[in-house]
Amino acid sequence: MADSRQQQSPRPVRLAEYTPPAHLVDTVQLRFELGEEWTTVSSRLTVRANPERIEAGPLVLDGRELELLEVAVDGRPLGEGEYALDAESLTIPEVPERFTLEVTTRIRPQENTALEGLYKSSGTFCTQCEPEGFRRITYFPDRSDVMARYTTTIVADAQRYPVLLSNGNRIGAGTLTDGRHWVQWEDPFPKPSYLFALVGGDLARVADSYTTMSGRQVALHIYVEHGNEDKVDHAMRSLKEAMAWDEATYGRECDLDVYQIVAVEDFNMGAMENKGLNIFNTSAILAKPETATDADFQRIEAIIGHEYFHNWSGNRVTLRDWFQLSLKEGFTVFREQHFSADRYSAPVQRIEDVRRLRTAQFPEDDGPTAHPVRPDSYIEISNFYTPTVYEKGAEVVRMMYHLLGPEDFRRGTDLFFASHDGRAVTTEDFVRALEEASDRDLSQFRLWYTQAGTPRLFVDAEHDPGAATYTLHVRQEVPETPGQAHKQPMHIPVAVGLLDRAGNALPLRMEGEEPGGTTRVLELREAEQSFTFTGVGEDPVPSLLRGFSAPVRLEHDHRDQDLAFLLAHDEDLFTRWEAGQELACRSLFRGVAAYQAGDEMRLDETLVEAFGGLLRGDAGDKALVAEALTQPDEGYLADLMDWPVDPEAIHQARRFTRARLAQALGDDFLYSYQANQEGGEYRPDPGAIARRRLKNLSLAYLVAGGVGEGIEAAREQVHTATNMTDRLGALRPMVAEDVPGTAESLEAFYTQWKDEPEVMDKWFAIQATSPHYGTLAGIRRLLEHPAFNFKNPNKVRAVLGAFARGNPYRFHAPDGEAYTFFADQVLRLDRINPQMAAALARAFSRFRRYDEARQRLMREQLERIRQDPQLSRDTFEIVTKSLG
Ligand code: 0A1
Ligand code: ZN
Repeated sequence: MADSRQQQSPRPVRLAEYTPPAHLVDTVQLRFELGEEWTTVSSRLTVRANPERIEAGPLVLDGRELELLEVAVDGRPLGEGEYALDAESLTIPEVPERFTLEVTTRIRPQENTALEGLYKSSGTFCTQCEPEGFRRITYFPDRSDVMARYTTTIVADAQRYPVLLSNGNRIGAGTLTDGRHWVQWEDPFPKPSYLFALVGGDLARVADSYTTMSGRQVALHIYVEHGNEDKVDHAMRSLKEAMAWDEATYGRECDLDVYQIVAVEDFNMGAMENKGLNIFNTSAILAKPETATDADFQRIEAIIGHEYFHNWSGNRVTLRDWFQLSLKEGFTVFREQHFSADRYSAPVQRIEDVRRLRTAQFPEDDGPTAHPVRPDSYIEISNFYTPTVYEKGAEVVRMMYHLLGPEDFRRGTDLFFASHDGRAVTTEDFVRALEEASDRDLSQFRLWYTQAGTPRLFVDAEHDPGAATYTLHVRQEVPETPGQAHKQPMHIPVAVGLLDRAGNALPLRMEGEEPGGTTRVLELREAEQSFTFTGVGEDPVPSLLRGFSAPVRLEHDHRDQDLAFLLAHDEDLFTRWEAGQELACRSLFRGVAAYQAGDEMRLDETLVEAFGGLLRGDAGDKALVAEALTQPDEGYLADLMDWPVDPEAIHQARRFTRARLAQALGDDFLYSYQANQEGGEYRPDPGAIARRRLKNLSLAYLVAGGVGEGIEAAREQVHTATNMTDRLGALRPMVAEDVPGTAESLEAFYTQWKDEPEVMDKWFAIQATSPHYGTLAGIRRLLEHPAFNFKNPNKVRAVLGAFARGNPYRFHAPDGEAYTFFADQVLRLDRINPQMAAALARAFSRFRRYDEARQRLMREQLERIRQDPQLSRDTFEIVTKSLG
């Protein structure tokens, strides 16, 4: 395969070596002839030397796995000696200052299983060009700082491919005598090649429209496979909500005449923001109550928003180079999270964001693939679509939002969009715009972009009753990460509050200042700093890192009673949840210690009381109660555990605690299960979602506790449910516990939903994550199941991804057989889809966190993968970094 490394180690690309492009492209005319055997791509580019460069030199175009048919400069075809070709580029040594370049290539999209460039998904031609897929379509300067105007003509068989789409507006169409037809598209906005898109297929269209704030009409078209038209209502509604939100919140209006979205089944990620033609993974768009869960509905709304918001943060203002990826991704995730918070519940959204950050990003930041939000080198850029670039990047933008305040932040983003519209820029340009629009100096803050590693904060408190002062001593440490041994202290906003012993929030006053509100943001800038509050007569309970004001690991020696107190009283809902999680973690780790020592595990009374209080109290927000009652997952506990991680002890302690809590609070869970039933039509609104969440969480506890009424209720609900949230809400805990009747229910579920690929993904995932069904033998069976397909990334994620991430107990079985099996799958997948293989290979990356026996077993597998002579660059990078 031309994808492979051909044995030698690839050279990293470095930010420090950035140079502007030698040649610029003003216009691109593309003609695609889509065929069953071959697709022919003809391009006509107007090229000129970049005036920013003293000497342009030869023209070098990127290209991979292309068959070159012809190349001509200013209409003159070049002979063999006039250009040079290698596996990654086409070079023309002699070119004029300005010229037209014509290139014709042939490709075989139907054989493209990597899903980069032009490929086929269930018979539909589609593209994925970010980050470097365009070079698999034609020879081109495939870098984000080359922006051009595109006109695209697509020719294809009229019957098989009646729908032919590209970016921009449709400016022409016609039929040919041979049964083919053609459509021409023109994109009025200059764009980098990574935002190019094309679709050709037999698809159904659902249409609507939106009137923008200035009164422009935008046609909204969503294309899906025939038969799925009834699953796009929610996406369409979400799109209109997102458009209105961006107008109201950022003053950004849609600049298009037509906004098109196409759903495809085979897609490496969630979705892609191609200008005016988003391409979506079906899992990120199709939903109806019978087939999609509440979580799916919310995820779809978030992703629709995310891709739409990119139209400004990413497309109108784009990236100078891939090191700046977080400029668009961190900012857009922040926008998306804010949108979801406004649509549902802000504290619940915050909890979910933080949970995701902690389960995915903190481990990354603490392992061999740790990198800064703005990385400074890469081997394969596709490996950098990471939680650090996305989620930590969003946290960095969020901190600036809070440091500046909403008004100055908005002034800053207005300035950023106005001054860089139509240009390819850097994270530095973004920070500078925010600084210019406010009086803030963000020089030290910039370290968040360049220093990797999650800072640790150690807080000690001191109360002086005589002086009525309360002092917080805060120390920060930024851990060493690969390539970064010494760190500088960071600028960290730490939001705090103080509670008196009755649970009231104290008004805060710092030495030498006027009294303020009840939350104060301390700006930590030194390695160690103290902050003193005055007028604090009674020893208060501190509420620290309110709203998770910075992406740090906080260490504080709260007593269990203080945590329970915060959980019951804190005015900051995030810190309430946090206190409950900390309480749960402590109790779980006591269980882990007991299990390891061979002692009997015990359930903490404090936890029982705290959870009981939540269930019985009328704590208002049910969604929040459900979040607080949710156990920290095994992966998160593993991340918190001191070396060596013991996946078995974690699993057993968690299981024990869940079951005992359910038994101790059986009546409360039963009551909550019954009280939150609702009839009537399914609606994915915040109130109904919260009730279902609490109801199904209660059910899951009851099943886990072996409570007969709970098991009965689950068996019934799995059959009678009228929506997927409730159906899975019953089936998932049944499969997790393997209660009698589970096998039959799984079978019935399969029979009912086997023709719905998105539902089958859930069916696979709940088995892959069950300690009973997700054994090695179980996983092998799932891979052999007729509904499984190695070429479909959703299926690979549902079985192998879910197994490695969501079933650590079985994945890390001490005999190491799951490791061998998993490495086999990585190697097999690497031939098919390197991006997916590299993603799976990350399951081994933190092997040093485990005991020596497991370390040795995982290392063997990493080495075996590394030795594969045909290994892709993607997987090679992950494996070599993991081995360190
Ligand atoms: N830019 C997209 C994510 C994306 C990235 C890479 C892809 O293929 C390798 C596909 C999609 C987003 O942030 O939504
Ligand atoms: Zn994005």
